[in-house]
Amino acid sequence: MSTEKTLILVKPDGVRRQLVGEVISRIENKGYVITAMQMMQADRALLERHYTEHQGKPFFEPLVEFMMSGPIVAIVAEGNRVIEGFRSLAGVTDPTVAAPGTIRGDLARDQGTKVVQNIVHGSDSQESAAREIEIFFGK
Ligand code: IDP
Ligand code: MG
Repeated sequence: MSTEKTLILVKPDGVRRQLVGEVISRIENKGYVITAMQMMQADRALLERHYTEHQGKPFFEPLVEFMMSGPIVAIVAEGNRVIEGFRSLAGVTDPTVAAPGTIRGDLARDQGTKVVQNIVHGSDSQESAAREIEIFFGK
């Protein structure tokens, strides 16, 4: 079986709240291996590429603004079925209903903002992972 890779982002809310270590711990405690990581300030062009599937949706502009509101940490994690596994660790998109025990369920809540602030991003398929890793880390 070939080992899979996923792109994880600690979003600006996670960095502001000093949850980078907490997110890394959950990835590593699960047994996935971090093979690349960088803290960075994302610009509009990069985020429009990353979130291209959401262009035209009402939360798209608030999402881009939020993701530019402070530094993020981009991480590549590896392991068998890591794409599905990290999505499971993260919990569902809406932190109000994300299961306790998940990153979003334990660490985030509704802040009444136009965009849901939910600590982390994780790729949702092998195609997305390959595309997103190239956006953040190059080939
Ligand atoms: P995901 O991060 O769980 O994969 P996506 O549907 O890909 O969720 O949406 C990307 C991000 O956009 C979410 O993590 C969240 O921050 C924000 N978002 C998604 N849907 C909504 C919405 O209906 N209202 C506000 N923000 C949303
Ligand atoms: Mg998504």
